[in-house]
Amino acid sequence: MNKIIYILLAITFSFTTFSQETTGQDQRLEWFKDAKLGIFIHWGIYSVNGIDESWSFYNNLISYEDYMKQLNGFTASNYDPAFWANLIKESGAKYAVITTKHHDGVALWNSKFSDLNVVKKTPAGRDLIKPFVSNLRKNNLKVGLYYSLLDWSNPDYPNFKINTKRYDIDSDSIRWNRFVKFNFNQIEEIVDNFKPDLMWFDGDWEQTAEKWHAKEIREMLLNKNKDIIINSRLRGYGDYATPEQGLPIHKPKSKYWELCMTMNDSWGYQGNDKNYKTPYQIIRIFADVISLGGNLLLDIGPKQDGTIPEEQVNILQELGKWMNKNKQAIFSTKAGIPRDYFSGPSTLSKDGKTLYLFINGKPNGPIMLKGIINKINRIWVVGRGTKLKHEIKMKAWWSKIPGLVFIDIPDNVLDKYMTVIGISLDGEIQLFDNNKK
Ligand code: H79
Repeated sequence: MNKIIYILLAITFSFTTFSQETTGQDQRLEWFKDAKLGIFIHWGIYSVNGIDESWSFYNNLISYEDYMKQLNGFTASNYDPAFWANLIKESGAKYAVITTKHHDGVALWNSKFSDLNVVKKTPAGRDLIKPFVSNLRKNNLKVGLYYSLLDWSNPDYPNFKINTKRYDIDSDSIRWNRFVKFNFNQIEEIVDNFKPDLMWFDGDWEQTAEKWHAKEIREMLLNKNKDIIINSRLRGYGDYATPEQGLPIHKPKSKYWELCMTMNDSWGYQGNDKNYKTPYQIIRIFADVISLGGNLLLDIGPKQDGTIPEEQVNILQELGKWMNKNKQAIFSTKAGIPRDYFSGPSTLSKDGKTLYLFINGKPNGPIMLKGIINKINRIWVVGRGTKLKHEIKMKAWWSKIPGLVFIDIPDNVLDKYMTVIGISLDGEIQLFDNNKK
């Protein structure tokens, strides 16, 4: 019997994953699923003027020549990768993703394949990726590298600015293939140099999977590292979905996903953009993300000299204190229960026997939970240990509908941001459905 199940599983597996993989997708993505929070870093010459990364010249907000003059102002003079990695650790994140090259084509490492890099073309004059990667490793953080497939600076890349094309791929396949080769070379170069745990591609929308040779890129990456994780932006050849700047309303269909989000309205450093989300708002969004089974990739944009703006440092530190207090309800949990049962975010321990509720603001009375078939063993405030009382109401002895659970949360246990409570059940959670016979 076991053998048959095994064979069936193996057959299903071979259809849903890529044949060259030696490690299954679930296994490869295990750390990612448990990580919950990652920090995204957009660092590049756009931080000199404080303008849109790459898009500012693409959209003609600045000429290409003036955009590239920022090379002369990019110093990295106060770059402290140990501080960066420690701050990321302190935030509670388990991984970081840094821009090795954005759409403007400026590499942050010493590329053999293009002189358009910070080592050769800016006062920074050194590889900025390697020291960051080694400090992440020291802190036991996973390493993610952002790489833009498209490169608006490369003379062999067909697109330059909006409505400005260099050439048509189909009319000059030799030129396009030169670019494809270049892309493979740079991707291989960063994978060999920095051995990332995760590759975060961007810009895939400009060409098809065939044109990018997306399948071959995936194969090359997995051949080099059988455990590597790849984001979705490889024209369908990635592992997980990447909604950008939009909090999903319903639980996404994709089993693995990560919301990438800015703290203000900019990916890179823009000193005039003071529209920061508050720590409360970020925590509130984060609770929704993990409640729906995803990760949050929260972005910071360092200045040209490598300092991280104080608003961003503050958010990471506040987040970190809250994450540390509530870690039990966050890490190694899975998506929570539908909003029909509790009108707020929730998570479940992996065994489904503990339910964590994330309380929105200051309740004006006991909170209500419904449709839980299980018996409740105990309820407590996460990160504090205080036991809480509950009452069961509306439980008719002749009805199968579970009673309503009212939980009183006294003011003195409330968190500055979101209070989390743990509910230990008598077994794996069972939800009642009045529409099911
Ligand atoms: O690096 C950050 C952004 O610069 C980059 N991704 C994050 C992480 C990014 N910005 N925008 N996008 C990715 C998506 C772009 C979508 C659009 Fe379009 C490009 C909208 C209009 C032009 C593609 C082409 C979608 C519609 C038309």
